[in-house]
Amino acid sequence: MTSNSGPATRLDAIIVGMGVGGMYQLIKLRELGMSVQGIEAGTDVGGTWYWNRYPGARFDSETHSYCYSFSPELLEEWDWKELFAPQTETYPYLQHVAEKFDVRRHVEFSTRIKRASWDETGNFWTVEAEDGRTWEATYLITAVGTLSIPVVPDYVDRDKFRGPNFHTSEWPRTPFDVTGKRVAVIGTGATGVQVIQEMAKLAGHLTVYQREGNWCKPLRNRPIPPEEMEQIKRDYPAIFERCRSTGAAFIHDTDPRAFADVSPEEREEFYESLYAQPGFALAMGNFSDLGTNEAAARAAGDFLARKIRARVNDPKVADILIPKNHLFGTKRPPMETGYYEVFNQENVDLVDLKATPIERLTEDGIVSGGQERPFDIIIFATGFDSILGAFNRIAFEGRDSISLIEKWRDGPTTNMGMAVHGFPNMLIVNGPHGLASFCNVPRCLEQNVEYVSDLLAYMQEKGFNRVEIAADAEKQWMDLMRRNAEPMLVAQTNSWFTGINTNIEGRTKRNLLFYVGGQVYFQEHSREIAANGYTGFNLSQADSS
Ligand code: NA7
Repeated sequence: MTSNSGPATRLDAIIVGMGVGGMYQLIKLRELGMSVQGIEAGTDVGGTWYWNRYPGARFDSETHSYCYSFSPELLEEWDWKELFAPQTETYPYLQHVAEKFDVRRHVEFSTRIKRASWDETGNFWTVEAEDGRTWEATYLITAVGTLSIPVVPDYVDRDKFRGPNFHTSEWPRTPFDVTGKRVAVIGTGATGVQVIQEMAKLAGHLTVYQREGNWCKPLRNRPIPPEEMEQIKRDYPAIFERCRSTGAAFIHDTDPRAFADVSPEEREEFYESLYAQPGFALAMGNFSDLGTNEAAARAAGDFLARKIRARVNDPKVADILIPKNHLFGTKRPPMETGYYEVFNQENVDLVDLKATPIERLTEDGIVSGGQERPFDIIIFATGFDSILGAFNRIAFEGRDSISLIEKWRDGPTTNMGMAVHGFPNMLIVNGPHGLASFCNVPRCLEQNVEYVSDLLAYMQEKGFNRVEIAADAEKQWMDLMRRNAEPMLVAQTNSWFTGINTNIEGRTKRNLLFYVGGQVYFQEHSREIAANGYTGFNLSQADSS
């Protein structure tokens, strides 16, 4: 398949990225009888769960709503151990899936793609790896992840520090002991919160560098006893049906009442009941106008602020931990297990970077606010170049040599997050303006993959081999995106959802990167398009040479 020594064998499809979405896409396309090559930068499958192996890494969708649903046999044979599985359970699960469905046989590992170019005459993509190998395929499917490019801020003298220092997604793969060490963690997003909780148990001293607090909610994890797992297996069809019916494919769904429908006393009780539930209950099960009504978001935040004050002994520390720059629900709320109590420990300090910004790194530690603190280890939990990062690292050249980076210079444009005008036969799993990142990810990834697979099956059946989304279909989707975003508080907030990664210099243009109209509408809309012969997707039979 490689063209190092002679002409490449033309494949039906190349899939870039072997995470949760890419693996399933490979399985589905093989079912269609296609010749498929998966390409993966890591040494194994797993994507997010391959890279993010820092202590404390776990998902915070309920396990039984997060796993693949496509194979009854897989559902039957896998026993989950915790309500919110840690990476140490999820990664073996994905390895098991790879084994069971013989995925690895069709994957080139340790391979990064640097270029992908469309040949209009021959109706195929050429994909080139950093090491010069190339592949040709009629279809190119990207499943490159939304949070796959880690970002470490460009601090002055960043390279001077002599001890181990790394981004959370680059946690050492060899045994790495932090016991008794002086550890710094920079960043307090969902990842920072998870890793801080674990470091506080092990480190001799932990210093947390926080720029802004986040609205954290208790995860309420627990083991799943064997008899409950058996019940979950019996309930899987109902669980997935439930997920298909809720706004973001979680088992939690929005309360039908609006904030103003309920008295302040009842609201307090309501918040308490959501706070007592596992996972995303407070964000996903809140009043119907939480996402659009500032008063509703502020009241939920005030409730959480009271919780923070009650749990943190030092009122000044509590005050620093309470977010000031965003409302509850406008950024992804981290899930925690004893996070706030960490700051009551003797061996933990919190540094407020708004008051005392990091000035530079030294050979021995970090200088902030004029004070140098010495460390053995520095952990950067500073987030990712969300969604665009992974696309920007590949030089995609479409029809008439259009560059994707150029086309997306003022923000990405797609149809349903899956197709881009000017890029024929390129289909995207979990793309910008798609569903999957504002969703219980695997649920929406499965739908995305199945949509792509159904489209290609339809094309096979009709004898088509070229698909390009029409310019006006792309424009209509982007208009819908803008209309959907207008009332949403999340669209008015800087975060990785809006492409303003505050860890990346120069990103200033806010652009809500995900579809927020609710997955139920998305499914209806996309099904209707398919039922009408894929309206807007220009399908044709091209000569291929
Ligand atoms: P996030 O949510 O983007 O969080 C990144 C954190 O790093 C956040 O606390 C940032 O502070 C902080 N940060 C970023 N740049 C800096 C600099 N220069 N100095 C200090 N602190 C900085 O990434 P995560 O990895 O935690 O989570 C990503 C997603 O993964 C999450 O939403 C889940 O879906 C899973 P800020 O708040 O911007 O002030």
